[in-house]
Amino acid sequence: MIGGTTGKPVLALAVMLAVLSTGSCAFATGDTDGDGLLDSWELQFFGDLGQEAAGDFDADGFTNIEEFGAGTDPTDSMNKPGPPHDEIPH
Ligand SMILES: [Ca+2]
Ligand SMILES: [Ca+2]
Ligand SMILES: [Ca+2]
Repeated sequence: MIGGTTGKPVLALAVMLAVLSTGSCAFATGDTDGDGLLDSWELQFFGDLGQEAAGDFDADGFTNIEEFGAGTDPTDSMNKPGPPHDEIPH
């Protein structure tokens, strides 16, 4: 006869903690796909993590990582880093 101890879900708890800690590791950096762009920034402008740092989504001549650094809109070709070129008053 077996008596006394009742089984405790220790193993299940350990597995849960392992999964949680693995997931939160990527969250801590804020860049789960490792492309150098903050995930929250990618989601804000693109809605997903499909864009790459060297990409130029709006074709304004500045890469996504440059627009990320400058704080400009990577989906708006009129919104880009640096001074506007060819705007010398006559
Ligand atoms: Ca990213
Ligand atoms: Ca761009
Ligand atoms: Ca832009």
